[in-house]
Amino acid sequence: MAKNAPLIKDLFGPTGWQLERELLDPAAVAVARDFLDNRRITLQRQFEQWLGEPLDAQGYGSHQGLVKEYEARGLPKDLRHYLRGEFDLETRLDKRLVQVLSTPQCRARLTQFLETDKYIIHYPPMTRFKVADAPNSILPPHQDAPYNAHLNDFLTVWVPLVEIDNDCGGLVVYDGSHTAELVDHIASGAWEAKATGDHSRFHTQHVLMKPGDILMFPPALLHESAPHRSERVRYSIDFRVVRSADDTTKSFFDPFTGAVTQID
Ligand SMILES: O=C(O)CCC(=O)C(=O)O
Repeated sequence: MAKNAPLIKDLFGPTGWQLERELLDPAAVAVARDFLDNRRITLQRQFEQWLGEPLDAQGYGSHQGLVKEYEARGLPKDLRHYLRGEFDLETRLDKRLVQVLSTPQCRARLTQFLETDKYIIHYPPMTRFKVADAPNSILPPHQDAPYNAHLNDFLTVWVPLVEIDNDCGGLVVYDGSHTAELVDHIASGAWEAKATGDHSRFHTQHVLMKPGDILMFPPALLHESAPHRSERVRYSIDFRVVRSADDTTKSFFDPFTGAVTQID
């Protein structure tokens, strides 16, 4: 970690999360969204081919419940990800995604916020889509620290590529949970990490956002996916940002040089 740098959780106010409005370049956001839209349609076609029937016959969500059966029939890994609303590795590696967090305006704001000269981005970032009536795409309450053990102290920057409203679900945050202890996580349904314990003491809220906005929070903040009821597809990217290469043991993207450092 950079010398004398404050802990990232200490950069936040009492709620433990911060919304930055209109930070991102609208053109970069639109490029990423259109790319993901095309990739989702391609993955849908690949899934239909594997299944041997069109998806419309049952709808995406109903196939989520059949994953175990499909796995036993040899469902490829990429399509396993597709069935829980995650993009495949090839898609995630596309530089158009990390470009979203690399514009001069974004670099200036994130370095200022992190009280640092530079930052790097875990590469590739996690990239998701959500459609209505697909319960297995909804992540349960969790903290990001337990499944990012390769990162020292990090900032999650959650970026929706479409408008998030009451129907098009974004993230629900647990106000003030960022200073609480890290809790044990257990597998839950389609997901490996659900926070254990009673968190009802925290006030929760669904953060409404527009494309171009970012939501920042530290590793212990409890959050979950909001329900998604919209006919619009939700696309989003989960970025994990650290101050320097000393803060990670895995591959990263440098938004200042455009270089990827590959670490096996
Ligand atoms: O996009 C979502 O619904 C969940 C994202 C998330 O939990 C994260 O970025 O840690």
